[in-house]
Amino acid sequence: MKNYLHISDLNNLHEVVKGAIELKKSPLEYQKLGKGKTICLLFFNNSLRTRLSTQKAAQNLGMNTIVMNFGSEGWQLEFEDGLVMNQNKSEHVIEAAKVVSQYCDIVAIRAFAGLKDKVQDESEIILNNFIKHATVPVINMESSIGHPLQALADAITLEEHKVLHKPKIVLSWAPHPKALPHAVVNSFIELMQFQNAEFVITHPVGYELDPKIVKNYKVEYNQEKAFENADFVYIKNWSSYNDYGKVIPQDKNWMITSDLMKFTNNGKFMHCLPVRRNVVVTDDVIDSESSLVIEQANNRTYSAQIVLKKILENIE
Ligand code: AN0
Ligand code: CP
Repeated sequence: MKNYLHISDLNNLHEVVKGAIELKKSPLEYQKLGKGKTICLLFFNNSLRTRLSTQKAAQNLGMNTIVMNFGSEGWQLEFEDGLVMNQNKSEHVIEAAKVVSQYCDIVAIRAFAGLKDKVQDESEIILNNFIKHATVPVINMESSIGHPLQALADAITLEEHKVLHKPKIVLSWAPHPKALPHAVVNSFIELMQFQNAEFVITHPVGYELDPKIVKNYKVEYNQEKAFENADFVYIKNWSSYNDYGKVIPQDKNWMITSDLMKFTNNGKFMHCLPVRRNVVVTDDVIDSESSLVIEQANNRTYSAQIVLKKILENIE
C-alpha cells in the first residue's frame, strides 16, 4: 500500500483486521521494520487519540516520530496556486510538503472540514496538496470527508465483539452544541460495505448525509424503531449536510439513554470519542458494560500499526 486515504485503500479488509488482531497480541514483533524510519505527523486540528495512538504505533514498529501543530506552531500555509502571497500566509504547501518529505519516510495529516464551504471541503485542499507535492507516502488522520484510521479501529472492535448471527448495526445521530464534521460517519458508512450486517442509519429530519455515501442504506427517522434488536449502536453527532455545517435546533431527545438502549438486543454502545457526557450519552450508558469506547480507542493503535506496517513493507 502506498497511501492510506480511504478505508477502500485496504485491499482485503478482513485480512487487515485479522493482521491487526495478531499485532495486538505481540505489538513489538516488527520492531526491525521501522528501524531508522521516521513518520511526521502534521496537525491542523486538535487530537488526543490520533496523535498518541499513531505515535505509539510507530514506536511499536521501531520508528521515530516528529510532530507539528500548525494551529499554534507552524507557519500559516497557502494552498491556492498562483496567488500573490501578500496577506497572512507565510509559506506555500508546494515548498512545505517537499521540505517535510526530506525529514521523514511517511507523512500523516489531520485537516478537518471547515464546514463553511462544501465545495472547498469536498476538494480536500490540504490533504490533496500534500499528496500532490509530498514525495513520501501520505496517511489521512481525519480529513474533510473521511477518518479511515478510526473506521479501521471500529472494524477491529466489531470483529472482537462479533455475534453468532448476522448483526444489526445502527448508526445514530446524537445532539451536540457545536457543528461537527461528517468524516467519522462517512468512513463508518463506507466500512459497512465490507461487513455482513443489517445496517440502519437514524437521525432527525434535516441531518441527511451525503447521498453519494449513504447510497441505498436504510434511513429510519424513528430512533427507537431503529434501535430495535440492534447488536451495535454507533453514535456520532454531525452537522447538517444540506444546510451545510449548520446546527439545526437540537433535538435533545436523541441523547443516548439506558431507556433507549433497552430497545436493543443487549446492544453495544460505540463512539469514536471525544464525547460530551450527558449531552450525547448519559453517564450510565457510557459507564456500562455495554460500552466499547475505551476498547475502540485502544484499537486505534493497532489500526495505525497495521497501516504503517503495510506502507513500510511497500517502501522497503
Ligand atoms: C471531531 C469530529 O467530530 O470529527 C473529531 C472526532 C474524532 N470531533 C470534535 O471535534 C469534537
Ligand atoms: N477519535 C479520534 O480521532 O480522536 P482524536 O480527535 O482525539 O484524535
